[in-house]
Amino acid sequence: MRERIQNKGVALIMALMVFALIAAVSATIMSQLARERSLISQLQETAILKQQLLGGEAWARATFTGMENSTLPSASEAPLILKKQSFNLDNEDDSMSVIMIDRQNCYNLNRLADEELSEQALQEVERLLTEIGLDKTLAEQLKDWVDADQNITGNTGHEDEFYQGLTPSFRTADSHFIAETELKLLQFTDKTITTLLSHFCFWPQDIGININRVSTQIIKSMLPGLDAAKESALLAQITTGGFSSLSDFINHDSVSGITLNEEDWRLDLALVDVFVDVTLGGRSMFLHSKLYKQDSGSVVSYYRAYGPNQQLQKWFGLTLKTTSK
Ligand SMILES: [Ca+2]
Repeated sequence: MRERIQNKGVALIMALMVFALIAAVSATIMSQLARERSLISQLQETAILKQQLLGGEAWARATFTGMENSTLPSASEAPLILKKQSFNLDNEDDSMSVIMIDRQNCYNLNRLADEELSEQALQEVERLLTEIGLDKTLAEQLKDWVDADQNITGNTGHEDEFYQGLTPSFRTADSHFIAETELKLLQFTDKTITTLLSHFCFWPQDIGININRVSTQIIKSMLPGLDAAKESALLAQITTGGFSSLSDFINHDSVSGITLNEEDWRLDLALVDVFVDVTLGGRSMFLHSKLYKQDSGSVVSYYRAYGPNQQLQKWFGLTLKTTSK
């Protein structure tokens, strides 16, 4: 009799242990499923945010395609920002903003990487740095960053041996600048980068500065042979309608006697940077794209960077973020 009771007790304990095991396994499976559901929903949210960002970029591409050079704001009114637009989305708390900035009226720092141009480019960069109130010796560091060799330029250039002494250490690019954030690697301060980006840019190819939206500082740096009277005459022409053809500019009285390279100039806008900020359901994502208008008139995106870019926007002096209405 006692033995049967003992057997029943053992069976009960075993049954309870099996139930406990099943419960534990079920709980683990449920928690794993919940984690997977949360991960899937995050991935879906990210995909929707990315689609929305690309929608903003598509709007900018269409706007750029239809942008006539004759209707661009004057450089004195808007030297940088070409278009700024906020969009209402389905939900009141969601938002999207797009900003387009001119990258054709600035000096292409990648000229420093061109072996044939590099001496001339170094002098142009030094002059422009001086014009905008920066130390002209920064030109040597900028040149070393992009030139293919490891020869230190001047007294203040930096090649690998300088950057490898930093923590963390890294090497020079020894090739074209691609992203503005590279300037931080050159150990420049935020203030210096802000000033640099107001007059300098990085182009994949040297395709000419838009003479009709150019700044006085760039004129002085690119055309150092201009005397004060000719400079005033040139600037007067630019601010009162500009030039309608490149030959009008090359043959203009104000630049007579000055050696001009026609390839350094153009009259239209081919390069624009776009910033898109999107907030959906309290989550924000950002896109920085670089657009190029081909000779055919179609616009392509040749660079895209997703991720927080508030610092970059600050360097450009932009205030895009519009999470509240
Ligand atoms: Ca180098």
